[in-house]
Amino acid sequence: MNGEPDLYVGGQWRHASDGGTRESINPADGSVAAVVDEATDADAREAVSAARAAFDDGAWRATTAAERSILLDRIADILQRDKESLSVLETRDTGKTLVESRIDIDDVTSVFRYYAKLVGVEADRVIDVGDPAVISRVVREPIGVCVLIAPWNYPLLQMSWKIAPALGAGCTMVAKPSEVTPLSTIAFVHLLEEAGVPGGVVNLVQGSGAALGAALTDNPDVDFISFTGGLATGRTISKVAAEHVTKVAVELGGKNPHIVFADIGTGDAWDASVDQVLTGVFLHSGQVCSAGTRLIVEESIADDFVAELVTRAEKIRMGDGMDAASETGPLVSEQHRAKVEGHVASAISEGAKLVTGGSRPSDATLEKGSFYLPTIFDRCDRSMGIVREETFGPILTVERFTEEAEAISLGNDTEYGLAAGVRTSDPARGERVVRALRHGTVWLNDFGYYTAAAEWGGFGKSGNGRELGPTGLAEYQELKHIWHNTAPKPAGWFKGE
Ligand code: TXE
Repeated sequence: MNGEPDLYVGGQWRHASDGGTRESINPADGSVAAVVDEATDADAREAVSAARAAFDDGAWRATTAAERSILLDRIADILQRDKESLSVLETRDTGKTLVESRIDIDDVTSVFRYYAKLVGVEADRVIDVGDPAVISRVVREPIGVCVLIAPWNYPLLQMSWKIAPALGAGCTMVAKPSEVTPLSTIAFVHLLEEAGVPGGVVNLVQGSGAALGAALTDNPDVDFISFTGGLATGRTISKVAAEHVTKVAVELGGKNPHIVFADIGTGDAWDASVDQVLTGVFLHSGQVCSAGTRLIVEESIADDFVAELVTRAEKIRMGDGMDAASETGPLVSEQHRAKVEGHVASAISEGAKLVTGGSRPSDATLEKGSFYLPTIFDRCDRSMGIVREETFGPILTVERFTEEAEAISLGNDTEYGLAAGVRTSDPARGERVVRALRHGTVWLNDFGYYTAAAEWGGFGKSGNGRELGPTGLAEYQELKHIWHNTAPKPAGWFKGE
């Protein structure tokens, strides 16, 4: 960046073959955070070829799990050493607060630590086939060349959910961060080089998905594509990959319900519920795939609950993420703010009742950034676009219910199925509702937390495949059954008579 080469192909840093660059914009003030090389289609194809050659060469995939485990731990150490500089890059690029970026880098570190442990203890599965002469075992092998495409909301975190298991499994890869937020991934790939990842194992290209998509996904040299982003892109990639029968895992966002029963009562549980509904939707200005954008609240407490949310939403301090006083930053880009504004306009025209926000902040110091006020719509129903479509912004819709079954039906009435929250003081009800919800993660009396050890992914159009946990490693592995007969004898099928 800023004159240094940003593409990493076959272990060499280089500029784009046509000299192309792109400005990465700081959304807090519209300034240029960095100028980054923009790969061409030919550069991306070379990156895939480099990953193919590094895989086929065999040296990397022949490393032992113990060696790769040590490497992952070393990467985790380096991440912690450089936590502050990586966090600053993440904040400049995404607009999120520095506090959030630091948490992200800690989470990235945990992902490497988790897979360092897991690959170190994975064992073959031995099967008793009923013949003592036969040793039958199922072994795990790397799936091959992986294309890793990440979005802009958690740039390094989402990329780490892909790179850590891919390295752990012994794969080679081409990583493509979002063109909107490439900076932390570029810095991180320098760290991988320092940690000793061999040339060709991790390759890096920057650029728009539209320009590089074909080279990365319509390519017979690719064995697996892991994509996180929008539904439309996920569909395109899945279709293109099907032509080559390339395995694809996609995480495509959500429209996540947060269900609140009146039995939460008052006091601490009430306070925690209001706080977590607020945080669940407005953290990172709502640009979170698991954001709790649909509040589904029991009618008898709805007026009080919404009033309390409005009071707290209006106190959220917006500002440059580098400013320690800021509680939330801007939206990632002007373009994205325009999308959010479009959704708000449709909601109003569909009859949703705007109770706070619904505009850019009036504060003149925020004028140059792509800020948008925390916004709440009451009296929404499931027919409205604002309730059905992913806005990916600071927008909360409120739907009301009177019966438990109605709450479940509302919570499941979405084409997505990534995450949901349930708040109740009744453990039996909690268990019933949690089990009835068709979402990949469900929080009971909590919201937003996750761990590297538990699978993450969606039901329905939130995608397929899982990241994190043992399944997040298995995605990068092929299973091979080895049948070894130590005392071979004729099958005796054909008599030769
Ligand atoms: O995503 P895209 P966008 C949702 C959110 C957002 C919407 C669109 O609702 O408003 O998606 O965001 C690369 N072949 N999420 O347009 O385009 C692209 O370069 C290969 C949910 O930014 O899907 C980037 O690296 N790659 C989400 C990545 O795909 C292609 C997080 C994601 O960009 C490509 C972000 C192509 N044809 C947005 N086209 C989540 N699941 O958390 C684009 N890309």
